[in-house]
Amino acid sequence: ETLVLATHNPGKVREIGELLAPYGMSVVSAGELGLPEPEETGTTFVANAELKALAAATASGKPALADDSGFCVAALDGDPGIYSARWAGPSKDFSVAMELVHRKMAESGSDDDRAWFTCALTLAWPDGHCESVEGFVHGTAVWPPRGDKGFGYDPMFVPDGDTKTFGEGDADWKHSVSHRADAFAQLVARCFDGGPA
Ligand code: ITT
Repeated sequence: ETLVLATHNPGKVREIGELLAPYGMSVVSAGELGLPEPEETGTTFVANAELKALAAATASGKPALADDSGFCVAALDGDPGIYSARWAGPSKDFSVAMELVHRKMAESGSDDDRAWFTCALTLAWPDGHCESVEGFVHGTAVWPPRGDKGFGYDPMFVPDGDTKTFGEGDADWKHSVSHRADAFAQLVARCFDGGPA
């Protein structure tokens, strides 16, 4: 059966496609189906992932997988967090968003450089049932940004235990540690391996 990827973010479509590849499922993106983008009115990653997945499952009549994720900085009390996409402004230019994170970190006066990514994944069915998980990767925020792989805030994040930013490493390496891969593994354990799918 076809799974709808309830995201309009090309970076997420690519990464979730790579994570799903071993499961031999056919996928179609919300963009390809022309599904509307619901307003993200939730106050948590999970709430936003659920509303996106349920909207896509209901509109398409097929199971849908949504990802709500973000970059969280300790010195900024977890911001940009659920507002990570919006910090880039209407141009969706993440060099602008990274500059803003860097400037606010400097203004905070804190020398705490810890940061993490969070990824909530929700799998929803047209009957309104859904399953949600949340994954994390902890590390540090670095400046200046390095590398042009990945997307979003990847060039300014170094995961704990490594020296490369997510912008400098290849996809396999990112999937070996990332928040999205962590969440995906939990979803697989719950829903694809004999769970209540
Ligand atoms: P959809 O709602 O259509 O899925 P979006 O980009 O608006 O796309 P979010 O509201 O979840 O999605 O925003 C998450 C933002 O957090 C995203 O735009 C990235 O900038 C950032 N982000 C999430 N995962 C990331 C990753 O693996 N690497 C770098 N940045 C990431």
